[in-house]
Amino acid sequence: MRADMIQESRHPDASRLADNAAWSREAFEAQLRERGKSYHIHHPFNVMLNTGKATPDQVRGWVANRFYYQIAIPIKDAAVLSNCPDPAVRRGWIQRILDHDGFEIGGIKDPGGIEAWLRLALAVGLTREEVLDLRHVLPAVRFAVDAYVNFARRAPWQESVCSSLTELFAPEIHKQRLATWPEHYHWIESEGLSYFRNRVGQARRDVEEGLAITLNHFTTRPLQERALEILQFKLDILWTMNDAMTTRYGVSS
Ligand code: AHQ
Repeated sequence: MRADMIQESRHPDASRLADNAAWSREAFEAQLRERGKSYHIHHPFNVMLNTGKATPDQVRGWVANRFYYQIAIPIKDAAVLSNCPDPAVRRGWIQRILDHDGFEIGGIKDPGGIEAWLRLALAVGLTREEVLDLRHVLPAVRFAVDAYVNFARRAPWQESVCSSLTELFAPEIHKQRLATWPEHYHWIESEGLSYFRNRVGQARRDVEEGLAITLNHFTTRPLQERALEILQFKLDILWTMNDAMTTRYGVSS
């Protein structure tokens, strides 16, 4: 009888136990990072944008639709805060709302990321009014973004933290825009890209916090599998937004 069959016969649950054993922190993090293959940096609409093949209308459509995602982020983060009983976690997490909504504290003023996104909108030829009134937001974009906010409202706060880990892959996409848009889209004022400049460092800081919480909370194999499921749900939200924009604005490869 082969050795592995003996192993199975002596400990019938041995292989199943092995299958259900929790991954180490390193192996679990590697599993999370491996999902980067589904990140929207690989979506044809994003590839078109970042290889300079987008028309001004496609760029404007993307900026106006992504604005709906941007204004949802602080609402989502407020939902995480409202579900989280740990003051130490809330103290860290609240920074995300300030990053987007801006702040004026002790004489320090920061207009925030949503204001920076409106500057991007002006730089690509949109008006503040047509972005703020959400007239360009596509039904499937609204649906996907609302699914993210509603998930954060009702899920355990640790699951919402886990869902933000698509940002594991975000520094690369922001750096890619900063490296390629000035070269391909001379018509976009450089100042309009300040959102992406700010986001590289903020995303790194966000991920450090979110990954630590995720690795500390999802510690059994079933919980770790759940974390991967949650990350895939959020990856699908980002992917779906690009699908909707592709349908509306077209895509060229
Ligand atoms: O600008 C982005 C941002 O502020 C956030 C917050 C974070 C979250 O809490 O889910 N995710 C995220 C993302 C931003 N920009 C996206 C992009 O492609 O510009 C990437 C997106 C993410 O990776 O989830």
